[in-house]
Amino acid sequence: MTQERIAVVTGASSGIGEATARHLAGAGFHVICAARRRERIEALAAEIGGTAIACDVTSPDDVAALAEAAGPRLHALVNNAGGAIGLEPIADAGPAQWREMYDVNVVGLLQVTQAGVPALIASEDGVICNVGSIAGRTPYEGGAGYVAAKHGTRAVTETLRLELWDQPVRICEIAPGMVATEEFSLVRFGGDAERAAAVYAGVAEPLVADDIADAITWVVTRPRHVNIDTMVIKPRAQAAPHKVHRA
Ligand code: 8X3
Repeated sequence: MTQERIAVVTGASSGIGEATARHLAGAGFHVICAARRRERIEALAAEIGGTAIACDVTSPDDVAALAEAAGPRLHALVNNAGGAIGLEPIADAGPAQWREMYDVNVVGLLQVTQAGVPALIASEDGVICNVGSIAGRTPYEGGAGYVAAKHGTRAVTETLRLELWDQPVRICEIAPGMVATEEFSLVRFGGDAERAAAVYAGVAEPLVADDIADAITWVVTRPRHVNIDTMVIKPRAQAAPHKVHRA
């Protein structure tokens, strides 16, 4: 009997993380669904036959518990927990918001990665998929705090690939553009539903979480010698972060 392959997905309570947990379970993984909101991940884990671990990626204790739950051999780690807060120009930006974004998008990802790497190596066929953003490549007005944080996500990904060059671990960054999820823009605008909806207004077909989950699952399930370094995914209507076709 072949051993069940384990995958950890952070930020699994909604959006891209939740969809990725479903897709990876469909591909045969036992998925550890990690997020702060216990009720949501428990429902998801029950549905897909996975395990729910309440985890704030910025908490070292939570991350240690997550690594413990994942066990000694881990095949896939999807560092998806992250997000944007605010869209103020630099002149008005709040340092606390910037710190929070750096903390979750970079330091949290660092902590989960540090905790997961020994088990990824032990599996002899590990893969880390970090969810970055087109903001990690192209600045846009009002986005500097998030842009800086996602450049950090990218820097960690590319550095780790160099540092683990002789280990059996593949390292990928998925960089999505406009993805219409229930919460990304709502969180960015502090719960202002009208402002959040305006982000996608008139865009015929923004990406949906399943599009990114599909790509992550494809990356994860390539043969062990195939490392997809970076995948930038935007809807057809988005030529650049700020250049979006609206009807
Ligand atoms: C989300 C893409 O354009 O809002 O990571 O920065 S964008």
